[in-house]
Amino acid sequence: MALDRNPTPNDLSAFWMPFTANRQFKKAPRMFVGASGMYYKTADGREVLDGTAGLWCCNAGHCRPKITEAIQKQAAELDYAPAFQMGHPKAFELASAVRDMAPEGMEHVFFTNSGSESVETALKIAIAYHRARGEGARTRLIGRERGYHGVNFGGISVGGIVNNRKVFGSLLTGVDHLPHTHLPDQNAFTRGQPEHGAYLADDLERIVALHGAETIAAVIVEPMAGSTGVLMPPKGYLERLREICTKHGILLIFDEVITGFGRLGSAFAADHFGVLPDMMTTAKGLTNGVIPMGAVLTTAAIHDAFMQGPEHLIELFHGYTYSGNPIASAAGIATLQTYREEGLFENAAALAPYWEDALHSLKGLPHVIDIRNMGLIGAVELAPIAGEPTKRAFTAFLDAYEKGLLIRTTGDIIALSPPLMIDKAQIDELFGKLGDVLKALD
Ligand code: PXG
Repeated sequence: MALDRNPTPNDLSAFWMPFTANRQFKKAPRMFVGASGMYYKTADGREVLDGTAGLWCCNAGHCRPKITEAIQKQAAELDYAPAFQMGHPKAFELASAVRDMAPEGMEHVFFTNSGSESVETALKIAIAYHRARGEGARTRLIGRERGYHGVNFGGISVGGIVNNRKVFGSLLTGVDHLPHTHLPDQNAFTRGQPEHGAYLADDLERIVALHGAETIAAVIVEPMAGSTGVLMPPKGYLERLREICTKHGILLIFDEVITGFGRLGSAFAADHFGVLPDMMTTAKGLTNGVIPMGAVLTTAAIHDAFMQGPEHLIELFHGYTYSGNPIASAAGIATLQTYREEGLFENAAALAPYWEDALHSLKGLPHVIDIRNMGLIGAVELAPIAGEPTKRAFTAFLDAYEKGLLIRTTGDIIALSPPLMIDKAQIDELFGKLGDVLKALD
């Protein structure tokens, strides 16, 4: 059959959509055609309140003028510059701004184009760092059950979501997993960090005893696990992980792709919990989601271990054509300025208690078996329909969209993470609509 070389604009067949029920979508498409501030506009002219900051990334809200103008100006001035052996000022400016915003001790910034690439980059740096110090046997990587670290081979290997792993072959070797921290029997309906579960970090000692510390390069965890259904770290858990890693010379990587840039009311989760990792992976909020970009932050000790040997030689054989892309850098600089000038992280922190109360008011509605929150994040866990997991939450997602609210679902968990510019009236609107959705569920 001849290919149609003149597809009509509304032909949906060519685009194989990511993480989407393609056939369901194409039968009844949900299209956004515009956005402003807290709201999307649909193709049929309706406004939809953004309860998820896009995909946890538009922390400053949509179509913010400063970011838009920075992108337009940069595109006209310097569109692209080679990323290897050449530079341009904006990438250096953004790296400094990220460092200044990061917890003290994070000194260097390696640019990528996504959270997945940030994860691969951090895992590779961890292994190469130990080798540069003469500990080349440290190659093992430890992740966690229910962890999400993007979709590339390293990330799904250390990740712990079965559907993201099981059909993709044997993955990386030399990977082990900590147990997840979801303990609904003990922690259901906790506000903030749960009481129970710090002991789960001690499992790292078991893994060390099994493999030998001298074979382990790094532990990677999300300080607050997002995609797997919003799991808060139990009180004392991250501190304990830090302690055990330090004791055994293992690097601790915080995957802050979701928690970075204000989501918890602090710039990073590392600040929020007062636990400093050796590396942090970021993306999403770095550019307000507007231009793809990620960044890995490292301590000086890690960076400096590579800065040896003859100065004309490349120190790290790693990087991307678009690392530090000028337009992405301009977007990043304008985004960080917007966060600062508008006090958006402070707004998130100030509204967190109001958010928490509004969210927990959903307790008692049909099928709600748990509610969790921190900063401007919330999760409502629903009892699955027997024999049809995910269907109840997906039904809620479709109905919410019809009612003018964008939510995310993972399994039978509804995840909420609005732009940090949200106000009390919009929080009321969000939970009013979500309450109506939940009441209508079978
Ligand atoms: N690490 C973490 C912790 C993430 O949450 C990635 C890495 C990968 O980022 P990229 O940019 O490669 O997608 C993520 C991404 C959801 C959802 O609704 C979460 C993500 C992406 C899309 C949807 O849970 N997280």
